[in-house]
Amino acid sequence: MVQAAQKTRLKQGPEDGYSTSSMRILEGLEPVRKRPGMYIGSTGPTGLHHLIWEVVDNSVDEAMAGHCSRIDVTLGEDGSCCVVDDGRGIPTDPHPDYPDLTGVDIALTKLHGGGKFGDGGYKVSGGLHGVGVSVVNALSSRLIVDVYRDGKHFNVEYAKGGVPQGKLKVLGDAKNRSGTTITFWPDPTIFEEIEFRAQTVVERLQVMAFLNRNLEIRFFDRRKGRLQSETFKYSGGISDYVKHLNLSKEALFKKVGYFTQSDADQEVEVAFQWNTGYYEGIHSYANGIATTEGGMHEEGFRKALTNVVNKYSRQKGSLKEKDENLLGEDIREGLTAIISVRLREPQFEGQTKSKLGNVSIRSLVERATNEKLTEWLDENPREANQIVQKSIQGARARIAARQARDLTRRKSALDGAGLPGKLVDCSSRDARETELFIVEGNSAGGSAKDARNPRTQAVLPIRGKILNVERARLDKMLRNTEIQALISAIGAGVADDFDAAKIRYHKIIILADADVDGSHIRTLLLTFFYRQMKALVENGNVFVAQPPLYSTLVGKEKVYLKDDNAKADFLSKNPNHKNEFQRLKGLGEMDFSELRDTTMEISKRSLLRIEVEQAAIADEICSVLMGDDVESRRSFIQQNAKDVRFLDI
Ligand code: 0RA
Repeated sequence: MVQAAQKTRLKQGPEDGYSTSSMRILEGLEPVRKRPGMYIGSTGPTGLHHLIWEVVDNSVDEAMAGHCSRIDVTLGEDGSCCVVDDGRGIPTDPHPDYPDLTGVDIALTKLHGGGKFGDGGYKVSGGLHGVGVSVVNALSSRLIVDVYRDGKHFNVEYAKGGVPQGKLKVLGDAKNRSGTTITFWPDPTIFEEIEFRAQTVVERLQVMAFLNRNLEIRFFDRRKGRLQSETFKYSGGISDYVKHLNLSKEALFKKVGYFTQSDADQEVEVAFQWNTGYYEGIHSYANGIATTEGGMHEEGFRKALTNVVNKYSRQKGSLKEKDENLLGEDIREGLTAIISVRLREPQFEGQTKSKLGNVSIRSLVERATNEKLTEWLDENPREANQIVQKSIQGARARIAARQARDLTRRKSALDGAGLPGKLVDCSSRDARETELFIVEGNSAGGSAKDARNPRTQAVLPIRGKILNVERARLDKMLRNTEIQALISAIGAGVADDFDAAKIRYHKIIILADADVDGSHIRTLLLTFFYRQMKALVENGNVFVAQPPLYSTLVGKEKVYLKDDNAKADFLSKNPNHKNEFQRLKGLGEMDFSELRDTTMEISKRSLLRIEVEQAAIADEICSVLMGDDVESRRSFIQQNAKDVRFLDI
């Protein structure tokens, strides 16, 4: 841990160097309510969940400073979220520079940019979400703070976006207890939706527990009909994370490698293990925040990894003088690794602000990996040899795949010039307005062809099951005709050659039945896109069509209802509705007009955009669903049967 930085926190009393100069200018909360997106990214589900992350991040900061060992997160029946920690508690006495305000007042009602409470405050705090709990207050219709500190229980309540409902008061004694409890109700006038999604919260809490060794995080869902609780505590930290990610795969060897190194004000921790698969699973974090776009820490690691393994291979004679160096990608096949760095003032860049830009961390990670990974290989010769042999195989497969690709390309199947025969293309060439429907089965393909708008909508029927790409290498994949058709229809290449700028349709829409076969096809296609056209998924170009479940007649007009919720909603708005509800058939049985009205017509249909919030989790789900481990697939499907979601849709 970066001890030096963390110890210099806000201290109490006038003599502690807590001077006006170290304070940032304090601002009220109006700007947050005016432009919520600036602070939490959006007012959709992602922004809503940011409220929880923000509060939990504050508690995690306490844990990182060594003052907190447990955090409880509870979703209440009344729509609240309550976060309890056993840290030191937010300071309750008046602030030296603002005698009218207590520490709690400042934390909850003032915006303080950057480090919490100015320069003396927490340096190493969750940058992106480190906007402060005051932002949560500003976006809540009600918020209650309970602080246990100095033997007393303090309490204060706010409403309507941070308006205090009285002063901080002492409610009683708190012997043998310290900490902070924040309970909040997201403001329904700000957020599009105020219902938290348990799975999103659970996944995130689990990652936080992995990243903070020995921190116990408990989750309780007390909402009606979904009672659930989970406890996460990992004595192995990120090594346990790597083990967990490889659980559904076959590990190449039992050991999980681990090293850490720090300098004056930054620190890196790396855990790694290879599996027998072919995908690279490097996941990185900066101050506990996922850096899905990578950045300097990943760069440093990759460079040093390639260097170290090549050096080792030559030193041991596995690579001869005449042999070419192994490429990074050869070495990273089947590698699962977690890189976690902590640093002052992380710079988050990139399209989704999830790329770490601090140059100084690159040299630390590179140096650490060069030194410590070399040591690890020397100390673990058996594993080292397995890594080297696997990398050499990777290099051979790369060359074979390149040859296969060249061959297919020569046949002009992949370059867009020769479009697949069964593609029913649209006439518009403006990709921004065009859509490709990938339809399971020939009969559904026929209806889709009739139901489409021929100007902007193209249809590609896919027959039967496409190849399971999780278990096949690229060269084998490229020999599969369904995969070839997909690649050439989309027209932007595949794998490393994939160029998102060349896609022929901005919306790629999967149209498959709601039954078991349909969901299998859907999963296969999503896995293929996630693995081989990742940018497509990351850029939000992939969708799943959601044909409605019900229809009913209102007068002469047929009304379609998406699901049970929509049906209940409809009934509450139309209490006198007496007509029956029809449960809709599968895609294959719909005639073209039904298919058009429910699934294809832009003004009526509903699509589900596939998003990848937690790449590590998506990766895991891909492997669990598509990998070799039948048992973990079964249990995953059983656990998630009620909530069939994929890649955190
Ligand atoms: C400011 C200063 C100190 C702790 C905190 C804030 C703090 C905030 C939150 C929010 C949720 N849980 C929290 N726990 C602590 C340091 C106090 C000291 O030096 O004693």
